[in-house]
Amino acid sequence: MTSRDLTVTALAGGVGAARFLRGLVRVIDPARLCVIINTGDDEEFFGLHVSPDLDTITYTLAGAIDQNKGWGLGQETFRCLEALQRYYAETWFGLGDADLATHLFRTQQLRQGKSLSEVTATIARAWEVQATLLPMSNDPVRTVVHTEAGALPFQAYFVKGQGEGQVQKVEFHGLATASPAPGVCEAIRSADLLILPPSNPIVSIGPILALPGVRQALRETQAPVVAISPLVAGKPIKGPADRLLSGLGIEVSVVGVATLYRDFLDTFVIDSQDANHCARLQQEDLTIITTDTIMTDLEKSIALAQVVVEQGRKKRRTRTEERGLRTE
Ligand code: FO1
Repeated sequence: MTSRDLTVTALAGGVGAARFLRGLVRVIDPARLCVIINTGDDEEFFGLHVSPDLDTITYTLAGAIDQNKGWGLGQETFRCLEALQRYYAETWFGLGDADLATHLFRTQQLRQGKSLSEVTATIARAWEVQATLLPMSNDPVRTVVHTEAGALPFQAYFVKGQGEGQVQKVEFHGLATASPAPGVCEAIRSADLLILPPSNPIVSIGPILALPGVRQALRETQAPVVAISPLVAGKPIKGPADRLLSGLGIEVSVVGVATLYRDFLDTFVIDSQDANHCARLQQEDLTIITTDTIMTDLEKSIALAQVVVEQGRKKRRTRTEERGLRTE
């Protein structure tokens, strides 16, 4: 099987995942890629339903993302947000003028009774994204971070509060009555390769894994599961992953991240700067690959995606050979 024939499913959060996926779609056939995306960060601003991770991945795959920020649209203006200051006390979430079109459209479609899955597919088509983009759920699941300042909705913690404060607890409100969106578990079970790009394991991948049936599907899938560490030299490239891990009592290192995925992970791709942890990781019965995981440009995203896809293909070959030996 060549890279172009592989059916790949990725579980993804925000900017780090998007940067990896822009490389991945140049290594595999984008029409064979399904991305299951975190919606725990969704929030309502000015009556509009905003889904930051869905939009970050859509805009990135469409080549329209603001490259510097990693979120929002390139060449954006903020005149509407400035005008909103006249009416609202709080305008800390940077909604750009062109980006607002997506939130207006999504909100109107949801009000007309469309599911988030349907609207996400329509938006992806409008941006000519070839991959299948699935919200993790059509039910509202909202990440809430508890710090000494109290219980904060994710965007209030991350953007307004700059991810500061000692994290005490993270909750996913709405989980008890939520189910994965149609196609989510099927995409995990039927893929040839599962990838967890470098996303925050607590607030980006955590909500997806917490949905009923998702972890089970990952444990049971025949496909290799390859994750890329979001930490480099023990620190996140961006965001508060280190503070979230330490607040929850998890070691702030590739070893700590691996423990969160231990029950389903086959291969862990870590940065060369974390090679000192290889021996401890190998005790976890994991295949460890060390490489450059910092994606400062498209070429680096492609190079990392090539390493991951090649490793996935190698694991598949080994498994097929082992199955052949057992039936002989
Ligand atoms: N991140 C920020 O740090 N500041 C912002 O003002 C901001 C606005 C924003 C608007 C639309 C959008 O789709 C994303 C936006 N983000 C912003 C990113 C977002 O908060 C995070 O990247 C994710 O929620 C974490 O994955």
